[in-house]
This record gives sequence, C-alpha cells and structure tokens, in this order.
Amino acid sequence: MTTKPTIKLVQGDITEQHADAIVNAANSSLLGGGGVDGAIHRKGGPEILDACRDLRASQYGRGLPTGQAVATTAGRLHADHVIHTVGPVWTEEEDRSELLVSCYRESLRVAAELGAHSVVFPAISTGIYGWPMDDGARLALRTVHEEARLPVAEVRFVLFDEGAYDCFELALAELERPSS
Ligand code: AR6
Repeated sequence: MTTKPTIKLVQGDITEQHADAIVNAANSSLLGGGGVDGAIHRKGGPEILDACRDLRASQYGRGLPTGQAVATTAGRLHADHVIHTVGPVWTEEEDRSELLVSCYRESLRVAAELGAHSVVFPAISTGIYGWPMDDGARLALRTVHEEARLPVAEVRFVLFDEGAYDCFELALAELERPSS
C-alpha cells in the first residue's frame, strides 16, 4: 500500500510559511527575479543568493534547466531548505505540460532526498510565466497526488489570491471525488 501525503491549501504569502522545505518558482539563472522568487530572496536574505551563486559556479554553470529542481539553504525563512525549480513559460504554440509536471515531481524527489516531511509549493508558472491557473492547479495536484512518497507526508499549496485558491479547491475536489 502506498501512503499518500496530506494535501492542504492555504491562501497567503509563501514566505510566511513554516515547513521543512519551501519550493521557489525560480528562473534558470537562479539569481533571483520577481514574484515568489523575489519574495523568497528578500525575506530569506543573502545566504540563499550566495548558495545559488555557488551552484552556478559548480554543477549549474549554464543555469538550472526548465523542469529540474535543486536545493539550497532557506536562510532566514522558517524552513530548512528552499528547493528552486524552473517552470515553463506558457505558450499556445506548444504543450509544455510535461515540464510543469516535472517541476513538481523533481521538487518532491529532492524533498524526499533531504528527508523533508512537509513541503510548501507555490502555483508554479502561473504568474509571470503566464500558465492558466485552472490548468496549473490540475497538473500540480494530480502530480503531487501521484508522485509524493514518504518521508514527504504533507504538501501545502500556498495560493496568493482568492482566485488561485478557488481554482486549487475545485481541482482538489475533482481529484478526491471517487470515480464511479
Ligand atoms: N506567496 C505565494 N504566492 C505568490 C507570491 C508569494 N509571496 N508571490 C507571487 N505568488 P511567479 P512564475 C504567486 O510569477 O509564473 C520570477 O521573476 C503568483 O500570483 O512568482 O513561475 C522568476 O525569477 C502566481 O500565482 O512565478 C521567474 O523569472 C504564482 O505565485 C518567473 O518569475 C507564481 O508566480 C517565474 O514565473
């Protein structure tokens, strides 16, 4: 029998959360940006950026590829680790869903390697990268439901506004509805 994690939804600012690992919607440079990324670096302090610079100077000289994930310290955040992942930019020209699924899957894999019990995610790619929230919510929840394994026992999605929260609530209800 596989143990599924508890999935929770919260409306708020991800940088206020207490967890073993907080996932950052980063970009390939790993050197900061706007949205969640900017907020995490501002609140977490320079230790996170130093760790990102070290990663760029070692195994990620060309940056972190889209769909992959890597961990650093969480600096002053209420967490042990920040897991940086790079979501795909939304386009109508091409289906990039697998890359978004990969962000969640790889972040969970890294979290499990770190021994994290609780992991907090933002709605990756749904801000500056333009992914439609309803589709982003469905992909996020389905992937976490299918992929999360112990030691990850709790996955929390932190949604910035009411519209995002409502999309996730609907997608979670669909996921948990017993199939007839
Ligand atoms: N807490 C929780 N959610 C937030 C917060 C916050 N503090 N701030 C924004 N969101 P985004 P992306 C929501 O743009 O689309 C950066 O410049 C936001 O409303 O942070 O993956 C990076 O460096 C949206 O629903 O990430 C990249 O260049 C979701 O978090 C690029 O943006 C993701 O929005 C990544 O774009």
